[in-house]
Amino acid sequence: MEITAVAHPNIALVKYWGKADVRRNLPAVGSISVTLDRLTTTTTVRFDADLDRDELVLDGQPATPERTARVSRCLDLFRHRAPDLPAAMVESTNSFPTAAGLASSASGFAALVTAVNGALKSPLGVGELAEIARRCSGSSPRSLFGGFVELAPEDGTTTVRPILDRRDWPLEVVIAVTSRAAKKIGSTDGMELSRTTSPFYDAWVERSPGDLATARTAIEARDFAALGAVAEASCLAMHAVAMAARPGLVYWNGTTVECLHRVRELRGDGLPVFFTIDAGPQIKAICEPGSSDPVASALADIPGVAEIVRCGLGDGARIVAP
Ligand code: 2P0
Repeated sequence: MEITAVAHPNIALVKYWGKADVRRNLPAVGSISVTLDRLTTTTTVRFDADLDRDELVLDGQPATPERTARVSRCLDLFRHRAPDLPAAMVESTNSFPTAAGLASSASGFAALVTAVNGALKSPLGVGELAEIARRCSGSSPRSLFGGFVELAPEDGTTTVRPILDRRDWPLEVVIAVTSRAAKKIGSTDGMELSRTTSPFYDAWVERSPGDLATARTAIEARDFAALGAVAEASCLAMHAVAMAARPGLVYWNGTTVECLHRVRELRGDGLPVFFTIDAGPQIKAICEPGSSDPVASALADIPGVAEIVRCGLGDGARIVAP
């Protein structure tokens, strides 16, 4: 039995940073994201009784033991519900750099759980599937849906729901890739260091519900200026929390900062654009429909920008074969 699913990364406009329960990977705060098109993870899962253990091939190469173990732990969450699932060969390919702040774990686990679910005799409902995805990667349930998506903590678990269809507000995203190196400190470790050592962490958690409400209202009203204001504030607050950890976490390079200022200048000149930055050095400029051309060319001109990737908003994870 071989099933292939695809999923796209998502970019949070109101950030998830920090866990309420590390063991169950329960986020301390909700988050709101947009799912991208174009950047794609394609994952094929083949359950095979002749395999001794789960195997992972990532971008054509046998994966590290750590990555393979993480995928195997995800498969085990399905085995709790379907104990006769044999070992699996998982082949996953990203059309973009892995682990460099382009949300490869979100699209990776969204594609994985969607493919595995398609192989089950009785597939799980989206709530249970999102719970498994969240335990594997806190941002991945958001990639199960397309367009604008909210992940909300709720009574010791989370719910995930679409807020607005991509066709109803087709924002454009310009990603300035400023480094292709994998980051040194992953999100999971960065969040824990922030929770345990950053003096700003509690204020961050307290502030989050207000930011989520502001962003939800702005999305429902297609109010670009209001969404940009809360998104930049959420991004900078997340990085401030991380920078104030001990030792401080600085995910940016000099080019990231140049791009941030350029986006604000462009906005000052009248272009509808705002930025966000995840746990890596890439900068993502979110643009109103039809206004990304001048943003892409302005960011491409900044020394240190290695590549510009342009996306629209995309669909949720789905099975593509058989
Ligand atoms: C976000 N990030 O909301 C934030 C902003 C990174 C920066 O969600 O620890 O890699 O596996 O639950 O899934 C990172 O998400 O973290 C993330 P874990 P994951 O997009």
